[in-house]
Amino acid sequence: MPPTDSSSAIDTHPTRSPATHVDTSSLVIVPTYNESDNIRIVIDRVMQLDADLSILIVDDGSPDGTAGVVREAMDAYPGLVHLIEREGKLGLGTAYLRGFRFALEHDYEYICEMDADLSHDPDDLPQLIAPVKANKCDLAIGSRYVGGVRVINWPLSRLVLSYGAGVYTRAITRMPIRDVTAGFKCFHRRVLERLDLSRVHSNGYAFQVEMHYRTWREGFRVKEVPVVFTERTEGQSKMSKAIVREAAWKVWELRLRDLIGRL
Ligand SMILES: Nc1nc2c(ncn2[C@@H]2O[C@H](COP(=O)(O)OP(=O)(O)O)[C@@H](O)[C@H]2O)c(=O)[nH]1
Ligand SMILES: [Mg+2]
Repeated sequence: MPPTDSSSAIDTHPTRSPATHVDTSSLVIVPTYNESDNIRIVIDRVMQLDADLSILIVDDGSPDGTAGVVREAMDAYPGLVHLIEREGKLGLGTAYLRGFRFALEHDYEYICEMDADLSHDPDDLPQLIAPVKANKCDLAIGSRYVGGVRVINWPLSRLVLSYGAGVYTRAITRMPIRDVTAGFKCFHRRVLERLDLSRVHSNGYAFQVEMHYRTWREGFRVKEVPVVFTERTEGQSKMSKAIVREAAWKVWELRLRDLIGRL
């Protein structure tokens, strides 16, 4: 039987009742699959930031015990660390969609995406949140490809694939975004409220491309903030050929749906 999302049944986040309420406006959503070596460091680094931040981990039943590590952190930072556990690996896209639902239900204003493997530097979070807070944009994307290329420890093949994905996507969609597959960003909640998230079905890199495309097509203001991306040193990448294929098709699907919609 395929794994199911039973997250609502086993959400382990404390409710934001007056007794446990902590006044935070920003939520960082981190999807995890087998990130037990990284996740505590990520949580500690986010908690050390001088900002009103909470963190939500969406774990897909990682066999390496990632959720257990998160539960320990929940005790260390009461009310600021949240965990949603899903039964089995259901993919990055649905993990984020689940996290977005949590963020909207719990009234967060600034909603960030970040990987668990320290490829995204938690110290960059404030510079992603600041322009959204200052109403300079509705989505701030941590971009590897504005003002040069900022990627550390990637083989050339991976860099060519990632950079090429941008060239390909821009050629087909005309979307003016350099880092189309970026997974480090901050949305204002109004974006997630407006987009019909029930229509988003992509999962890997395609999920990031689709969210950027829909945000831009809705007329929201998108800003790219330069960040350095460092390939993970612990754990393993879940990237696969299927994920790349999905993204390649998705770009056409998005564009064609748009053209058909206009007709
Ligand atoms: N919940 C969940 N997280 C996932 C899944 N696949 C990948 N992730 C997480 O998504 C983030 C990015 O994945 P990663 O394998 O590092 O992708 P890469 O950076 O493109 O190689 C990491 O935090 C992963 O643990 C999944 O199926 N479910
Ligand atoms: Mg990674």
